[in-house]
Amino acid sequence: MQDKYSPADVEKAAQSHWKAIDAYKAVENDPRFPKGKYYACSMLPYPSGKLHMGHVRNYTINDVMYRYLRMNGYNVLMPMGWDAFGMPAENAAMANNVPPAQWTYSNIAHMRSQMELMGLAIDWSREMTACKPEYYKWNQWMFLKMLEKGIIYKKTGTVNWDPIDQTVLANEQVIDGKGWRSGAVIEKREIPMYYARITDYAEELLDYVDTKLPGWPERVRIMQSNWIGKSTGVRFAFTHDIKGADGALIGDGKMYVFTTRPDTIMGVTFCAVAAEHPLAVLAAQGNPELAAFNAECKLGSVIEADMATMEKKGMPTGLFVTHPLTGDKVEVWVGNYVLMTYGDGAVMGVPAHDERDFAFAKKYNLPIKQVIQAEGQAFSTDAWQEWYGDKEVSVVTNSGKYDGLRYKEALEAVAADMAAKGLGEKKTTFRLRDWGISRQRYWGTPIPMINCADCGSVPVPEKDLPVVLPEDCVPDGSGNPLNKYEAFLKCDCPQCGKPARRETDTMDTFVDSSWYYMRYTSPGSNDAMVDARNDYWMPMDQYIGGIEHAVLHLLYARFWTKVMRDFGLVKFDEPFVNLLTQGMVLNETYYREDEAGKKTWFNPADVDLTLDDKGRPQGAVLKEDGLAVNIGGTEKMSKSKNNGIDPQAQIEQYGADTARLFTMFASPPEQTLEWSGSGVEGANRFLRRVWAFGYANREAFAAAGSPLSAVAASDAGKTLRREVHKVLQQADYDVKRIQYNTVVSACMKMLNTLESAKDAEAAVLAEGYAIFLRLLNPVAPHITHVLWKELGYAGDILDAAWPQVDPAALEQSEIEMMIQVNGKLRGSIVVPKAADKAAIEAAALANEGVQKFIEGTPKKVIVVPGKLVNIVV
Ligand code: ANZ
Ligand code: ZN
Repeated sequence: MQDKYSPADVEKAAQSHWKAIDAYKAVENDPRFPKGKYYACSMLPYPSGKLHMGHVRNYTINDVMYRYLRMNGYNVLMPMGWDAFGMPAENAAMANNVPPAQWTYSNIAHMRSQMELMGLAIDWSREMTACKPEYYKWNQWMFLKMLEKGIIYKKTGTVNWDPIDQTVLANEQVIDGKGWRSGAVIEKREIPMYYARITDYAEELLDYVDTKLPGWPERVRIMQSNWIGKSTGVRFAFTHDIKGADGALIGDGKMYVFTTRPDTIMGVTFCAVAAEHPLAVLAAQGNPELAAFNAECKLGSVIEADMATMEKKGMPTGLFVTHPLTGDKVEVWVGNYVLMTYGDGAVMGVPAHDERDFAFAKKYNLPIKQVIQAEGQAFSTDAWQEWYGDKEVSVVTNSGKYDGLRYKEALEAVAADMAAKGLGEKKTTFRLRDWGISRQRYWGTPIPMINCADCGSVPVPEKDLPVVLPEDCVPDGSGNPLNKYEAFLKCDCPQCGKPARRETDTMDTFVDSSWYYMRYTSPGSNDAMVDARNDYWMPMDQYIGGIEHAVLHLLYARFWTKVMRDFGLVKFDEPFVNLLTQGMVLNETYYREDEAGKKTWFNPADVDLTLDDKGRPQGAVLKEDGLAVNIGGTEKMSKSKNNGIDPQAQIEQYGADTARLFTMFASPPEQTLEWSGSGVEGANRFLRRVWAFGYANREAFAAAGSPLSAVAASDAGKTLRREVHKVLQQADYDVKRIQYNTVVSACMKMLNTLESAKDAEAAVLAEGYAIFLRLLNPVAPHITHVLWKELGYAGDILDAAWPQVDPAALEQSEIEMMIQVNGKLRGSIVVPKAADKAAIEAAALANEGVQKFIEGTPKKVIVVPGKLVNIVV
């Protein structure tokens, strides 16, 4: 045994041992694990090049869980794979002139080796890679099945078109309305695209997230249900006789609106439509000013958060519609806050009770008519007040027959009146839109369609799958290179046999991530997307990943699962039983600013803090030139702020166990974690102490036979056992709650206890250290593996049983009792557990701290056994 802790040697030894025994291969129904399966999985990484600290944290949480559960008899699966399609590979390809495939595969190889250095319990035999045909073939297969069932359909959709680069841009590539590369003003283009009918599942997706996913964080459930966005209200029509150029009534003479507040219908003073609405389009003909305004609205953001805060702008169309209940003429405006994609692209304007309409009416001097009142509140058109829009407190007023009704009653009454006129009905609307899965990009799953001049879009026959994506293209910024790739394009129409062209759009990468976690269960399955093994592992017991995926990824994965269920491929409704969203990793930022205000960011590793004489940070200097830099505050580790810490460098300097220990100790998994160089050093110091203790006691333990449990004869031994088992009890409780930070602090406490134990039997010390090693093992698997072996404990710590609290060890021979004088706490005494009332009374009265408060003989002494003594004077 080496006398000093050498992480490099230790980690190499442990890792090669695991490799030799194929330690992490998970087998269905493995008889070694009586408790059954547990599937714990991290969200799959994008192979960007190298691991960052967010990955390290994510996978370490997963790994700690794995090891803890395995020691508890579970057949645990921890897989890993690669979200290998997507835009960054195309950007890197353009920058470096290499095909995305090459860049991606070499990144994967590098990141896999980094994961191996971390000592993760990954079953690599299940590795999946989204850009490999054996995987994406099944995206294509599902696509065809969904198309056949009408769950995928084709319609025109709007995309961002960059007129200089001649390419379609993703939303995140459009910055302030301009192309990220070319700087050209982006145009909207209508092109045919494929959509998945996720809205057919909206009710079920909402229902489950509201009530049937107790293992998910509340926050995520709320985010999901807000995104699905169910609203109930009334859809009804304003009537009109406005005709289009062809002489036909626009919309059959009906302008439909959707409102969640039909109780305010008598407060309508205008209507507003989206710029794309047929009435807006009509009015713009021959009205250049309005045409220009419509164009401006269309350019604007369609992101709802922006809609809420942006300035409300509008223009009158000069068109009027008729209020269905009052018969009043109401003017139609174009409003930039009205979305064509929600409801009917038109709203009834009720400025008194809708905050956006209020702002709009104030700006354009439109009438504001109060039709809702609340007890004890005065209405004024000067400023918006919260209660104007609050349906909980509202009572209808100024509205004829509806006066006095509450929200729900008014809704029913208005809906009934609309129905009687044949102009409307109650309606539920979802914010959720169908999922557009077409991307006009190269690096993705080819959409398995063939475009034929005669037959139109024809599905690729199943027997011809996969449609293989060529891996040798280098995008050059001028659109999808597949459009110029003859060998890919050329094919025969499956229907008529004439020459045709392959579809060059590829699938949204969210398709890849919608079911990869099921492919892990069925590696090598060539005849089916998933096989019987999927029934064994799924649904997943624990999913772990970033909160940034709390909406779209999880929603799509849930949808995809439900479609698979409806196709008879799986038997469950939801893929993820429990969800943990880990917090972000933060670090200090440092920068200098030049005269133009441009900031240059410096990596914390290149900066020295200057300390005052009390050791408090005063400022910071760049190591290189010794000159001051500004401290920018703690922020999420990111390239843009240059405050990332390279995991590999950490592992090289301190070892993986230190990096793992620090990330687990520094904060609970769901909270943000602040990086701290001194924290890392502390973690490393601790592991050195762990080693030193084992080394110092190696002979004593061996002589005692390195037992896993012991019986103490001496008082010191009994005390030590009690302390060790007490800490174990707390740690055991915390590890179940995934509070890994306090499990680490328990380890620290336990080591202190072991180090300071005097006169305890060697066997008891050996038992304590065996408990300690197993407690620490999930967090620091390498050092504990080697120490376990070196110190002669039986078997492999990987499969050692999780330590159990021995109730006998916790038994106290003495107890502490509180002493009160006239009900006020004045001190405490320690008495033998078996002490009788008289002995306790005597000890309490003899206590020095208590005596100050007693003069003469007390009136009464009450002993509450096991708890307290109250002295009444
Ligand atoms: C009149 C009204 C009065 C409204 C009132 C609200 C308060 P949620 O709850 O998000 O579903 N609306 C309808 N279609 C719209 C569109 N295409 N673009 C922008 N806004 C639209 O929102 C429903 C409410 O949003 C509807 O109820 C409508 O305004 C507006 F005191 O109708 B309300
Ligand atoms: Zn054809």
